Amino acid sequence: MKTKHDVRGVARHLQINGEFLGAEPYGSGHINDTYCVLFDQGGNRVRYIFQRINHNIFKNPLGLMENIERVTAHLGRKCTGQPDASRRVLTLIPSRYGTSYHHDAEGNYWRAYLFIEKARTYDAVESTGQAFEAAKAFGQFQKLLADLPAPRLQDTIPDFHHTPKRFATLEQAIQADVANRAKLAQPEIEFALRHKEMCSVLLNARLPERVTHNDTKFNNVMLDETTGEGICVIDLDTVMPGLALYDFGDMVRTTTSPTKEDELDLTKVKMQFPMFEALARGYLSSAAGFLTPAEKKFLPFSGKLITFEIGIRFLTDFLAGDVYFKVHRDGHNLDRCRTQFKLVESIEQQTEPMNQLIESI
Ligand code: ADP
Ligand code: GN1
Ligand code: MG
Repeated sequence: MKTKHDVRGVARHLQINGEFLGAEPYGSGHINDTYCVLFDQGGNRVRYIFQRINHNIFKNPLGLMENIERVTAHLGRKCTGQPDASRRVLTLIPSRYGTSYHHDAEGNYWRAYLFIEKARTYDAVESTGQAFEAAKAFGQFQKLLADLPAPRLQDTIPDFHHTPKRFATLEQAIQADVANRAKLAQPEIEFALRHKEMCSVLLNARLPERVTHNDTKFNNVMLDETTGEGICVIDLDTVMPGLALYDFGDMVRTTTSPTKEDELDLTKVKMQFPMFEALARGYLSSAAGFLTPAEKKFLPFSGKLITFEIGIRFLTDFLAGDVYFKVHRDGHNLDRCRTQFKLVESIEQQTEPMNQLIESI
C-alpha cells in the first residue's frame, strides 16, 4: 500500500532488523499520523507502531520525546518482574544514532514503539467491565508516576486544560468568524456562552498538581483481548503536570456514552449512570490512596467540565475552518461539538445521583 509518508525510509534509520514488508495508516487519532508497520524477522512477522509527531501542534518535539523517555523508563522499572511486563508500558525503539526519534529530511519527527499484541482499543465503550478496567489503568498510571524523579515534566502544550483560556479563544473565534460559519452554529455558540461561568471552577479549587496523562480518551488505553484488563496506557504526548481531575473528566467524556465522539443521532448520546459508577469504582480502586477529599468531591463535576472544554475546542476549530483536529467530512467538528454539549446536558441532569454515588464509595 502506498502511504502518504515514506515509512520504509523512516524504518532504515531505526534499530529494527529484518525485511520491511509494508505499512498502513492505523487508529483514529485526531493529531498525529500513526502507522502499523510489518517486518519479516527470520520468518516471523513482527509489527511495530510508527508515529509522525504533529509538530504544528507540538512545538517542541524534542522536549516531548524527553518526557516520554522519562515516563516510559519510570513505568518500565515499576513493571519489572510482573507477568507480561513488556506489554504494560510502551517501549520506544531507538534510532541508529541512539536517539528516541528520527528527524527526517522534511523536518518531520518520527518515533516507533513495539506493537502491543493481543490487546486493542475501542472508539466506543461496550460494557461496564471495560469502563472499570480503563479507569483502573489510568488511575494506576497516575499512581505509578507520582514519584517520578525531578525535574518537572515539560509542558508539551502550555495551558492545555486551562478552560478559561480555551473559552477566551472561542470568544475570539466567534468574533473573527474567519470561515463565515458562526451562522451555522448559533445554538452551539449560545450553549457555550450560557455555560461560561463553570470554566474557572477547578482552577479556583486549589487542587494539587500531579503528573497526569491529560488525554484519557477511552481509545488511549489498550484492553487485553483475553482478560479484558486495561493492560497499557498509550498516547503519551500530553503527559505533563496537571490535575488528576482532568484525567477522570476525560474518562467520563469518552467512556459513559454508548456512542462515538462524532455520532449524528443525538438521541443516542447520554451519560449512562452504570458506566459512570464503573469508572468511579475502577479509578478509585487505584487512585483512592492518593486523592485528597477535595479531588474526590469534584470527580462528577470534572466530567461535565472536560466534556464542555473539548466541546468548545471542537466548536472553536469549526469556526476557525478546521485547522487543528483532523476532519473526515463537512461539519465534522460541529458534529463533534454537538455530541459533547448533549453529554454536558445529560451530566447536568444526573449531577445529584453522581455526587451521592461518590460520597458513598
Ligand atoms: P493519536 O495521538 O493520533 O491518538 P495514538 O498514540 O493514540 O495516536 O495511536 C493511535 C492508535 O494506534 C491507538 O488508538 C491504538 O489503537 C494504536 N496504538 C498506538 N500505540 C500502539 C502500540 N504500541 N501497540 C498497538 N497499538 C497501538
Ligand atoms: C485529540 O490525539 P487524540 O486524538 O487522542 C486531542 C485531545 C482531545 C481529543 C478529542 C493533543 O486527542 O486533547 O481531547 O483529540 N489531543 C491534542 O477527541 O490536542
Ligand atoms: Mg490516541
